[in-house]
Amino acid sequence: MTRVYIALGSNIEPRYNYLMDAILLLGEQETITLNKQSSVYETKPVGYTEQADFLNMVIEIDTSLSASQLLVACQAIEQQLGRKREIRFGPRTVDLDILLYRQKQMETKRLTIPHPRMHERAFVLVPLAEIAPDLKITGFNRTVSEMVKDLPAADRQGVVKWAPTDISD
Ligand code: PH2
Ligand code: MG
Ligand code: MG
Repeated sequence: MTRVYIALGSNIEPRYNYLMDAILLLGEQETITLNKQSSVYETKPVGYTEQADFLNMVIEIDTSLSASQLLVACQAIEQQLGRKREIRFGPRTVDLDILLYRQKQMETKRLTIPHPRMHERAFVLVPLAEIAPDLKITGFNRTVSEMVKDLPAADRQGVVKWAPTDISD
């Protein structure tokens, strides 16, 4: 079994349902055990800014799948939940990004691990620090919580803990 961290993001409603459905679909696979999930955060779009705010979170799983098999499983769930690939970095029902696969480093046409932009993204590091503060990202000699402290304050402020509103309110 391999310890893996996956980042989830959605900025098309119902954002929260897409995240929860993706976690259910991952967790129901025999090859995947869900260990931990972070809180849900509402985050300002990064990269392509003319789009709605995201909900982001990070989960920790153990899996018997290889990194490439896990990518295929994640992409199948994205498809099942209606993901359309249009604008790069643009709006999506659900995005599942493999962040870390044990201490592995790999680069193929389809998949780079660790995720090449994770170390600079507050919407990844803040939820990751909640479930794995002392984890070191392969290739960086610092823990996730140290990396969160080093983020620009403006980036950190764009990531705010979120909770679903009770419809009976
Ligand atoms: N994902 C992107 C591009 N920009 N911004 C936020 N806040 N959250 C995301 O998940 C995100 C993004 C590409 O995958
Ligand atoms: Mg992504
Ligand atoms: Mg992706």
